[in-house]
Amino acid sequence: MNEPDMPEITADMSAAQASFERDGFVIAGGLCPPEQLQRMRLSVERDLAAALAPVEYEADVAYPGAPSGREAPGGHTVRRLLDALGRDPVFADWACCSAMTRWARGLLGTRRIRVVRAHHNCIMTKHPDYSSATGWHQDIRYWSFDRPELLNAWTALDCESRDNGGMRLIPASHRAVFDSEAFDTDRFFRSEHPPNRPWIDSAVQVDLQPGDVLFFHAAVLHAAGRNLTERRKRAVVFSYRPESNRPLPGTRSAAGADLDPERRACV
Ligand SMILES: O=C(O)CCC(=O)C(=O)O
Repeated sequence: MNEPDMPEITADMSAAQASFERDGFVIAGGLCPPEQLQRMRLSVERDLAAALAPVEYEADVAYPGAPSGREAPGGHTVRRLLDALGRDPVFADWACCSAMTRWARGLLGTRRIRVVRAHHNCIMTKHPDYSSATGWHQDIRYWSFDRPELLNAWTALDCESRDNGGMRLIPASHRAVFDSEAFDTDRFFRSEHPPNRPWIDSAVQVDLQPGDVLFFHAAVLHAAGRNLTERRKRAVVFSYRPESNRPLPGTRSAAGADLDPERRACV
């Protein structure tokens, strides 16, 4: 029998847990039903058309390929629609639904989870003309919690592949210990550092279909290129933590009360 705090573990979840433990990521194919996908797409399109705040522009991230400033051509290309949980209940519906939380609970190994408000909690977009590339990094580089036990859930609203800037991940990098030269001053994983090369050479491109959810550990190294197609790419991204893995007081990670998906309340 499961402990009260332990999630129910079915055979499919047990296999997913094993992949996640080994590689640091796993894909739940077709997890998001078409009606829910369509509701989220409509909301994203409405907010993109109005550039409804809070948003982050490509020009703000200043990654390779980004416009040089908000006044430059393409300077108002949205990179992220921020605060998904606050902008439309359709996103909290998805973050808190039983399909998503069953996976989050299974991969985190506890029934008691929270949806993190301070990190991700956004819609990532990549537009054809002015998209930028993201270098190799671990999401936890600027996150502050008791433990590095954090799970990202990336729901594809469109097909994702190398052509449109889909994700590449480095299997098993979430468990690696890297030397002191491995990261640059912005904490990107340095491709010119010889010991990093075998890691980067082992990266895998993740192709996603609309409705697929890529779950990945917040310490797994990942990167993504520019969108070289003529169509926009959109993904809804949330992070989950065990209730017991608390943000450190006074840090950015503690900036907002996290969401209890059971009660749909902030705690
Ligand atoms: O879509 C991308 O370029 C990657 C985004 C990403 O890895 C991040 O925001 O942490």
